[in-house]
Amino acid sequence: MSLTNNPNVLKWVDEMIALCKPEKVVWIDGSQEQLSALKKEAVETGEMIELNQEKLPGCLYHRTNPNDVARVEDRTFICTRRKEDAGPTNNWCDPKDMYAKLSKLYDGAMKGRTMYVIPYSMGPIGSPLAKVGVEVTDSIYVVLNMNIMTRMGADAFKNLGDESNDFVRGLHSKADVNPDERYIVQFPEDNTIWSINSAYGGNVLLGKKCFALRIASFQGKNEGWMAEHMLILGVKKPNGEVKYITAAFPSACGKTNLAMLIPPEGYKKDGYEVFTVGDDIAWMKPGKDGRLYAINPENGFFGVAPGTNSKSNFNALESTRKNTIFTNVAIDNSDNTVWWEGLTKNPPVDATEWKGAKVNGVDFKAEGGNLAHPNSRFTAPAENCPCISPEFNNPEGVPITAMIFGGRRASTTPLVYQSFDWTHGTYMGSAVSSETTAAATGAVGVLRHDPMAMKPFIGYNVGDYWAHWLEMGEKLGDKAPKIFNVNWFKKDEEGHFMWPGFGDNMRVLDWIIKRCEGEVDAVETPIGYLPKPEDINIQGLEDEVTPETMEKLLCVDKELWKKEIAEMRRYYDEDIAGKGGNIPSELYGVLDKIESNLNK
Ligand code: GTP
Ligand code: SPV
Ligand code: MN
Repeated sequence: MSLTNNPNVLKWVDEMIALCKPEKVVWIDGSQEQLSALKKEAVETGEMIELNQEKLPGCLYHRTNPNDVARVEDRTFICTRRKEDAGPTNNWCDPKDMYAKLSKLYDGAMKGRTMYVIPYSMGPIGSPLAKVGVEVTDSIYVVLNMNIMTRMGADAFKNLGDESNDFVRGLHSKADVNPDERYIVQFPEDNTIWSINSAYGGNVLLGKKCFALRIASFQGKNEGWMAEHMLILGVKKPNGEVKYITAAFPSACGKTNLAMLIPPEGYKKDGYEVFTVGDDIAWMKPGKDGRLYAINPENGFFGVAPGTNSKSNFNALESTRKNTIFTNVAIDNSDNTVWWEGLTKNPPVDATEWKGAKVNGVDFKAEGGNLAHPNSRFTAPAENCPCISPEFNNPEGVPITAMIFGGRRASTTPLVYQSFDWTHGTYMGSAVSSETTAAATGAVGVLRHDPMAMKPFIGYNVGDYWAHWLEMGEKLGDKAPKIFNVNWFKKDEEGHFMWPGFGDNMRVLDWIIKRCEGEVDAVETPIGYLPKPEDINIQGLEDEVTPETMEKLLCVDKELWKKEIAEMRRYYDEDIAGKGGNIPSELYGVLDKIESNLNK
């Protein structure tokens, strides 16, 4: 039964069937019966492992091929008719050629398998900001993850209606999981995504990065809204007011952690609370009152497991205690539960490491092994999160007061500073650079430019994307959110993080909110407004963050910043403008101004 009469959907699904030649086609209605049957089948075939159902009810485990554990940026393409529309940050290929090449790979790729047709909504069903997608896949793992990450099932088709053609077509086949023929391809002009030869989340849960960022950023430019790699959180103040903040950090740089932070004792006592609206992606559009409103298009968290524990992120850990899928973590065989680096101090003795080998966990660690893959993940329903916002399902979204950029920077970038204005804030976003992490394949710990934490996700020319940011700022005028930059990762001479981070990041949010409300002054420096050291509340942290440490955290080292600016100019000139990116002159204006400030 096909769940819809929409001829555009039916025609496209027929084409995909003709191409992939599955043995059977199953339309996913989202019912409990259907999901239970799929879980049972996946456990029977060994695709998923059932975990301890008393300690982790509804939880399943999955292991991907060791060659397939992260996003593959070098095999990710934006295929627009004109190469210049994909721009200098994307791999490009002519859509005609790419369709032809991939059609050969998909031809018969689902022989002997079932094709699942998944209707889903990104955003609350019925929200004016929501959009519909359909993903066809030969993986039950994908179906079960999409059930957590999106609003999946027949209701999504109801929202699309019987005639609309406005849905994103996603084709996924794990095929042979052959890394040499792995492709993650977006065709923004056709609302189409083709992904093949992978089964790792970021490459195959097509609603997430492929749709909600790469395709949606392109749609947002054409339709006057923004799709960003941003968490959304609400800070409830003692007077009951809630201020909403978004923050863009590159992959594995702290979005999930900040989104779910637990305020320090002193703040709790004063009545502060933090609510999570989203931990990875924000879709934002000006509302009727002229302010910028954000929804989280997702319905769950695909979070980094290592490092998550009851102290670092209690709310994330709680979110994973039921109906969660764990991927590439370790199994504690003593009670069939999960373990990862940083969960507890001592690894389980009787463990199965992420590749599937039974090991003595203590010896294995002593020899320097990772029991869980550094990019192992949990897929947890948002409704499990103890601090989920009451506005999570609000179709209109939440009004944004401040936006934050950040990254992993061992030096140079201070703990926090504010942009002079929206244009400077856009520049700040364009200047994000961060040490690479295990979330994508390739070397870890290398400093690279990652504008707006969107380098792997901008679905068109980065120069036009920056111009779109400036246009949005103009449209929002004095109602635009204020823009800040943070760095939780500054290190001292011995290589230790100077800022305690996690819950204590509340202290920085506090300053940011006070700045937005005009309640606190700042120091004007060549690079932006910095806090006066006494305006960052360190009550209860005095031993850890001494006045000398705070001074280092808030220092603007002119010589380092001159180098930073020189590198930015090189980046703009060579990597962007020199390779077909049309940089708005306003951004060069900011660069000139900061440079001259530094030389004064
Ligand atoms: P993606 O899901 O890949 O987009 O990642 P993310 O941005 O949500 O990152 P996440 O919150 O999962 O954090 C990734 C890593 O950063 C974890 O190992 C955390 O322990 C670490 N981390 C997060 N916040 C802080 C912080 O404030 N200070 C320090 N030192 N580490 C942090
Ligand atoms: C990221 O890498 O930014 C993630 C995980 O959030 S993935 O879904 O793999 O993109
Ligand atoms: Mn992410």
